Amino acid sequence: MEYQNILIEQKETVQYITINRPKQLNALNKQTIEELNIAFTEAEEDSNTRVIILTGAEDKAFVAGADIKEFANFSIEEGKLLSAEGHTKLFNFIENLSTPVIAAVNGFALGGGLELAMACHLRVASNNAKLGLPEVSLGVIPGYGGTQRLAQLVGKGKANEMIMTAGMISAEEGQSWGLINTVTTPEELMPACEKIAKKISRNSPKAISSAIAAVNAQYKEGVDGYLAEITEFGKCFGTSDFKEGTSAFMEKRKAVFTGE
Ligand code: DAK
Repeated sequence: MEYQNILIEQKETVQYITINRPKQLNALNKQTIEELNIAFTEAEEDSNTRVIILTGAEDKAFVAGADIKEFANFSIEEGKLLSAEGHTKLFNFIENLSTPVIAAVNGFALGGGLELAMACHLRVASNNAKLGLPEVSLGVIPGYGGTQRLAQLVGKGKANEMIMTAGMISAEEGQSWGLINTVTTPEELMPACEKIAKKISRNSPKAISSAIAAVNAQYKEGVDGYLAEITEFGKCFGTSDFKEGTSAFMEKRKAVFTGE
């Protein structure tokens, strides 16, 4: 597939997806959301891809938000529709992928950009990153899951502060809040993501997929997370990965997981 707004690169088991609209600081427009949906779907279907790293082109921005020029004239109905579509096609979609996604936050992550990073499973940020949800300064609220995911990650008090002030915080502050996993220099950002990706790639894709489903279950309305864990735990016993993992341990060798 020919993409206009994103770049795809594969290195061994890691797929790199780069949002490539640097002149607009990688702002998310409708077309980019569509393209990301296709790219993530294809990466998920590719058994060779064990980890996805999502980043923004050049060194100024991860994503500086939803494309303000695109949504400036939306009506109430259009706003609701676009928000629901965004949840389904991108934000909830990423969160519920079986393949882990690491956000490599390489600059501004604002509004929809921070919401995108928060939908990923892990966030590594360079020390020039600035994080914020400035929506209320534009007369809207975060509409791609930000009110929910930020409160889950940092607690209600900090989430309220960030949303109501529309202010930006540094990567280091983000880390102390629990929003960012690791902070690096800009040069070390990709190597740090790759180091994590390499560690993840050695483990059972089936077990990782079950772990994602079990962790996410806690945040789903009407779902008992403990029950989901029991179900996912049980499922692992029917996988070849489980047989390989336990056999390899007993045979004192490294496991080679196929993800089956
Ligand atoms: N959208 C469109 N263009 C953007 C953009 C954005 N979010 N952010 C930056 N740009 C463009 C600028 O317009 C400028 O383009 P030209 O004027 O050169 O054509 C170019 O990127 C470079 O930006 P600046 O010249 O402003 O660069 P500075 O270094 O001076 O400032 C900045 C960097 C990141 C502080 C500044 O660009 C900025 O404040 N950007 C806007 C940040 C922001 O407010 N983001 C939006 C948050 S609200 C929805 C669901 C969700 C949302 C909306 C709707 N529906 C379902 C309908 C979510 C909304 C948000 O994300």
